Amino acid sequence: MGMADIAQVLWGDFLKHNPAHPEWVDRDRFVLSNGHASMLLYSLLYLTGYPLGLDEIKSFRQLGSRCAGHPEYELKVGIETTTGPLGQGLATAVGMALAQKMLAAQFNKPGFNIVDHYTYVFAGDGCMMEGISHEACSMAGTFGLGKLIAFYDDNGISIDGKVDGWFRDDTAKRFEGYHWHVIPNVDGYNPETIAAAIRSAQAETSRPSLIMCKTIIGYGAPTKQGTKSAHGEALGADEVARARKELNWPYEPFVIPDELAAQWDHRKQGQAAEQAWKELFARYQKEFPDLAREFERRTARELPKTWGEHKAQVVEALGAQSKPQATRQSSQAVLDFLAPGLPEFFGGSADLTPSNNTQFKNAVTITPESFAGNYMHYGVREFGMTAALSGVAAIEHKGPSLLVFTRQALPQQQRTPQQKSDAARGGYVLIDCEGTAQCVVIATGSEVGICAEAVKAANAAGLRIRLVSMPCTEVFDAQDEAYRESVLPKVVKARLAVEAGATLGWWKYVGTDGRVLGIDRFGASGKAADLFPHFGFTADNVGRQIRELTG
Ligand SMILES: Cc1ncc(C[n+]2csc(CCOP(=O)(O)OP(=O)(O)O)c2C)c(N)n1
Ligand SMILES: [Mg+2]
Repeated sequence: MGMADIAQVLWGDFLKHNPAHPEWVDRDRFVLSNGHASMLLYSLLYLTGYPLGLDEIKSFRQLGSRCAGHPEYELKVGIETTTGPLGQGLATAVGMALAQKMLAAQFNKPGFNIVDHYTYVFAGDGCMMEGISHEACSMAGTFGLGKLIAFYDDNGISIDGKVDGWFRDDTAKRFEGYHWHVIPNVDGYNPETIAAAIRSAQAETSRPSLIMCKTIIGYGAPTKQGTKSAHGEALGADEVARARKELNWPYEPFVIPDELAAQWDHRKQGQAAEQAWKELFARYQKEFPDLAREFERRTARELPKTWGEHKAQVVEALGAQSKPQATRQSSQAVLDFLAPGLPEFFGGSADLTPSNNTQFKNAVTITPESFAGNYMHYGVREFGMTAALSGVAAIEHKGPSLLVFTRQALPQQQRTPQQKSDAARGGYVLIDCEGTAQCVVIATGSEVGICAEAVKAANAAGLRIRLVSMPCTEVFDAQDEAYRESVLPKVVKARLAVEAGATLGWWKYVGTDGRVLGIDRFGASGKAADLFPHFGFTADNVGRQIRELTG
């Protein structure tokens, strides 16, 4: 209720979107960072014509309703990103604005702004208090994300009550310090002032804008507005009835008068807006056919035609490497190979470029002055970086993956073509024995070399031991039963997982008869060559554990 008037101005007069095609690439993005106000978003989607039924709104927060307590991206009804953890939506929106600016730098041409959308975000006191807002907003200001427009729901209330007791920041000064364009003291119930603020924010192209809206939580509820109880408690029948009077809303629950419904319905304008963009794009195709093809390929989420061949070459070339190597260097070599075959490749580091080995050959650094690049220095802002990246990735609609590398050199494992392709199944047999194994050893990454040595020695001594390399348990778990059984046969109960880290997560593979050699305490500093023996990660110790399990 508190932000409804602002939403009405934004969605009614400014937001560029097509309810019939929520994925139109050049739509404006809208993020509700104060995700607990999800009903506001569902109402807007419903009223403007997205395929969301009134019955779903009626079953708000019930099992099976798409109108969940917090907006969920997977529902595919125009919710741009899942929100709820406060501050996270704001940071994700920063990523969306970043992606917009990068794509614009790569594809726009004079007279052809084919990537030209805004990212709007609603954020509350909670978002402002959360630390992530600092990282993300400092980054947005530094990189001058001019098409990012945030609305601060400045209502002075959070769950515990009046925020004055725990939040006294001068938010305007704070954001000015981040180099944002700040529009203070906007009356959240005056449509003209709100519209003027949005126009002023749009006119500012070199800085993100913060529109600070003075609002009242639960606006219109006569006794509860402005109090903490308006945050989470149901208003109750009596208060709702009185609010209807207060707001001059004479209709029955869930009844929208035809005239108002027609005013809200955005399907026609949305279709027209997308059509206008399509016409612009058709002219762009004539003028810049290569760029247009590239844009279409990326937005269709297709890999380049040469990708398969290019990738095969990478595997071949890097497989020939025989000297021990830190896997972060192997990663660098992979990046160097991949980048030239993938124009959309984008990388960066939170101030650990030389340690992460992330700066691939011919990477072009993005700076606040030049966005035509593919490498970001995020500064020391890991949390902001990861949240922003989920906004960048939302453009491509892909889930995240995490690859973890070592600084110490590791021996290269020789693998057959079959093993190389099975590696893509998350786990595979790296060393096998004759007949049924007496024991299966499972390892991943830096532990594989040690285990390979131990398993070879045990097999040479007459035992039957299998070594499974498990680079990704999630991918392995997603394989069919037959494949998983072929790697980890149920009859083999003697199992040993080796992990130079927490044992949690491995027990489901080794079972109660198995063991995990791991580190369930804080680590220590030193050279890998000293630390591994200190914690028992040696071929000798692995061999001993195998003998105990099989003996
Ligand atoms: C990271 C995080 N911590 C805590 C919460 C729980 N929580 C939900 S809403 C809220 C208060 C938010 O206050 P504000 O943003 O001012 O929202 P308002 O009450 O004004 O709508 C809290 C603490 C959360 N959703 N996310
Ligand atoms: Mg608040």
